[in-house]
Amino acid sequence: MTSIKRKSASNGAAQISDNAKTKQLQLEAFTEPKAPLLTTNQGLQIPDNHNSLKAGPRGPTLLEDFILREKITHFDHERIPERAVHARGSGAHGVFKPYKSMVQYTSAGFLQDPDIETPVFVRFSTVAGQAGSADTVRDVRGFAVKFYTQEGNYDLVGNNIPVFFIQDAIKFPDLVHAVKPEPHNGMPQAASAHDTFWDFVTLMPESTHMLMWTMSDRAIPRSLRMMEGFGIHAFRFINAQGVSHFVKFHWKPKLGVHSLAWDEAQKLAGKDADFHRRDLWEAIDSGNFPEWELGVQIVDEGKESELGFDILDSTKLIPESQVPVQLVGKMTLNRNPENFFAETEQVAFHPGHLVPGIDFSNDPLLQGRLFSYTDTQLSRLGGANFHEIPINRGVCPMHNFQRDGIHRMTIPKGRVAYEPNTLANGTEFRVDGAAQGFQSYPEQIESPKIRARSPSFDDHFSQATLFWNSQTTAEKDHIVAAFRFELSKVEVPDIRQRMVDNLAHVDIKLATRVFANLGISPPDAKAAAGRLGFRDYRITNKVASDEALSMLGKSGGGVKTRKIAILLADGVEPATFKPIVQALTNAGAVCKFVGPHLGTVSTASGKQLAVDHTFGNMPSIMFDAVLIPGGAQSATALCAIGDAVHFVLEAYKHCKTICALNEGVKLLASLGLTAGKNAEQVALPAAGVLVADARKVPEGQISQDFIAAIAQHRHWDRANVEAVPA
Ligand code: HDE
Repeated sequence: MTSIKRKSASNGAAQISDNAKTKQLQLEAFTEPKAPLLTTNQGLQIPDNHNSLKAGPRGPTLLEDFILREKITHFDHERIPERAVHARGSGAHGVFKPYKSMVQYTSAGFLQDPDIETPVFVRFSTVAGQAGSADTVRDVRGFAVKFYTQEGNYDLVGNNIPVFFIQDAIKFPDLVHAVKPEPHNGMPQAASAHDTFWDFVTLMPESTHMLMWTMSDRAIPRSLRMMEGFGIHAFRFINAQGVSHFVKFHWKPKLGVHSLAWDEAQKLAGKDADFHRRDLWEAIDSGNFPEWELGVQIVDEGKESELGFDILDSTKLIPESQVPVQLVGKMTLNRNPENFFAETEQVAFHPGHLVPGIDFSNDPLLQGRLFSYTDTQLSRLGGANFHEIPINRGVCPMHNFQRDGIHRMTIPKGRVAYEPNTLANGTEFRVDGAAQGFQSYPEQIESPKIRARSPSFDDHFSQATLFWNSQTTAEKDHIVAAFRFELSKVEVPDIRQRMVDNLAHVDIKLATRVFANLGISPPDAKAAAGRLGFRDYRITNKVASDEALSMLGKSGGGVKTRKIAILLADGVEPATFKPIVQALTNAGAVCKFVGPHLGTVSTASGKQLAVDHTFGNMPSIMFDAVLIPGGAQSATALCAIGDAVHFVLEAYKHCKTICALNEGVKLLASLGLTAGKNAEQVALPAAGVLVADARKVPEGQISQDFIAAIAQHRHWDRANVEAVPA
């Protein structure tokens, strides 16, 4: 018996760096050489790319113009179907390295040796919007990672939220149809705030837990680099002895978990639809490589019943306080794609792309996905050979007897395309139940065939309550505001009513706060429980709250890559901000000079200072913090520029750190943020608003305070921001 020999994944460092480079070299082998001339697809030099072949200069174009025909034909067929969900995405290359060997739990080669560096490609996405939709809409984010391991490609196709809307894959098309633009008029784009979505989810109480997450700030991340990732389902780790443990996967960003403000997210969707894509691209381009740690929660096979809920139910998470997350490795994204279409668009993920040592659980949502992902590539990428597209190729040897099909690239040699055979190598070749290669976990199953849901999936609210109880006051306020916003866009009052009645099963205070202003009756838990399809069953959470569920406990990253706007006008005093800009830059922040026009402004001493952006082309929503420097003339000028005034008002409303120095305080004072106070006291004691006289405060103190305030990300407890007209 012969089996295909695989290179061992753990045979020394020399091979390791080769592994990481292999993918890059493989892609490079497919890149087009730069040619100084234009040719047809057949290599024929094109003499004139401006004029088609005509019967005389003013005559009709000739059908025989094959150069024109080829060019137009190719253009006509440039589009492929976008993904049915997750159509809008951004990708990047990187590497993954384990911290230690996971041999105790899994035989997966890429998790054995801290010296093994595995190349990865990651695609982040929104779910509902079309490929051209805006990045900052309220939505779940996809977080799909392809590991190009020595044992084959392993895909961890997750989201930035650890639970899902539904328990069984058979409801997925309904869910997606409900959230997508309504079929009669094609509206709204990339938004869940419409009747069909809320109609569906209110009739599917199992969605409630996930709704709590999507109405939280998790659904409007500040950056793709600042969000967690989750595999959601329980998978299996299987070690060399065949012992299985359940495992849930986590990605923890080194920059902390941070969000936008909802008003800011909506404005960004208009002013920079590519906000997240640009942020990721620029970070990698400037060498600020985003990093995530891979975490695992491991549950002994047989002990899952002690969790208190069904581990196979994807509307449930395992609280980190119940089963801690072990950090087992780090992923670094260090290279932007060369070509968006060839890489980010053509990459094909699949939760069924496994390596030995990792296997599925029976989660019915996961089981359905195992069918969907290959199936969808057939129409999206046009046929069965999508694994041959460069971005999808593995870096280990690959061989089988599948043959032909549209767009087959590789050329298998010889006459043998079957197994077993003796003709290929002159000896008998047979692959027949050997112990090598991928082994499915031999789970014992004895059960009637039944189309039903396990009663252990009946609880729909206990973890929604756990999530609510784990939020800080500011986070709770944002959740209430998001529910109110979304439901206010729902035209049919009965649907709004159903939602608040369902929320009464999560927390009556939450339901009562959401109900206000919606023109409906107070929440009624009994009315919800009386509805068809409503299963009034509750389990007791083992923990009452879990701080890992709150984003605010997950700050981090300091000011690294944070964008700071320094507002300029003629007469600015550079001495007031120079040491601060230096300190910020040293700490890894990115400072930009924003002024009334491009070119330069004159400083108080008559020198010229280059402006990076204007108030109009880079409004405050594109920054994390604002510095208003000293200079009497510039402060007066800024007060008279509407866009500059709006800049600061908006930054204040979005709870960003603002620092005003010397005469710059005048701009803050002009905003009417606090009544009856003199200029020195303006806007104080608002959280995250720093006012200082640089002539009196010790050197370095302002920078230190400013940096500390920016590192808090946002000052969500800032009072009265609703009153700010921005
Ligand atoms: Fe997906 N999902 N999904 N999904 N999903 C797709 O596959 C599907 C689900 C996720 O950047 C599609 O190649 C079904 C959960 C990501 O290319 C499709 C069900 C989770 C991406 C599909 C789910 C995901 C997809 C569309 C319910 C988080 C983008 C294009 C059983 C764990 C990957 C494609 C990328 C994409 C089906 C539920 C994550 C249609 C049937 C749960 C990140 O096959």
